[in-house]
Amino acid sequence: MNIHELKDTAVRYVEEAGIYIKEEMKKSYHIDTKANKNDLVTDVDKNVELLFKEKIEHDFPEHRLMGEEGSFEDIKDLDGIVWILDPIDGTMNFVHMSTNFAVSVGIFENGKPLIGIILDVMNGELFVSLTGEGAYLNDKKLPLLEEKPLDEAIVSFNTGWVLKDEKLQHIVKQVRGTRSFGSAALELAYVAAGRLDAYISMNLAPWDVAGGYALLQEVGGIATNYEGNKLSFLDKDTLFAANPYIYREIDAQLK
Ligand code: 2AM
Ligand code: CA
Ligand code: CA
Ligand code: CA
Repeated sequence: MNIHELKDTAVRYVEEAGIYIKEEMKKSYHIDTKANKNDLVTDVDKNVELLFKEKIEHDFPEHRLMGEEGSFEDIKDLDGIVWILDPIDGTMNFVHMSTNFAVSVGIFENGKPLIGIILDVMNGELFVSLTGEGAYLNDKKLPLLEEKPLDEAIVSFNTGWVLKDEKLQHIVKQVRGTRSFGSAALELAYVAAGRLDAYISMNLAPWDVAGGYALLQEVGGIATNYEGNKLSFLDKDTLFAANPYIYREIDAQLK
């Protein structure tokens, strides 16, 4: 199978996941907690991951899956083709708001992003990228990110992080506005689409970032950890993703 067929198949899986999620929202689903009482997971998250697992095992037996809800445990390297999946990114939004959550997939080949797919399920926005061929929002090509000054930038982060970090407080005072959407995947997609100019988080897993990282590569965006180091996509890390001009402006102040 060539990469265009792989992309089309992966997009179909994601769209089928979106349809499944909307159907499950009409019923009652079970809500559980993970690491703490605010760390939510539902049966829908788990079932979406199982749908991907079954389809990938059937259609691509040589590919591997790294998913948030259990199918990450065997993945210790990124050799070959690995699907990095967040079945629902923004589960708290899913449970509390019934909107502003996404299905996120990054397909990596030997550690490098090949395909990125992020579906905003309720708003019907589908972000798709293929390495070397650009990134698209619902079939419209996203342009390369343009130069802009920091005082015209909109940056996104969880307000909890800002309370703890004086350098971030200083950034807040210089930018045009701040936002927080509660879905790392959507926030990265918005940076790729130029709706946000930077997104910073202090604790994200590979599945939060993989799809958005692939999208950003195609529009000239930059994504590293908070210290400016390369992301491994094997462990949790901080994240600093931005328009390249805004990245440099903020990075200079974080040092
Ligand atoms: P989730 O909804 O898939 O858990 C919320 O600010 C963002 O951070 C979401 O993308 C959310 O993903 C992610 N997130 C929530 N709890 C997290 C945790 N304990 N570790 C890493 N990422 C987390
Ligand atoms: Ca989670
Ligand atoms: Ca997530
Ligand atoms: Ca999730």
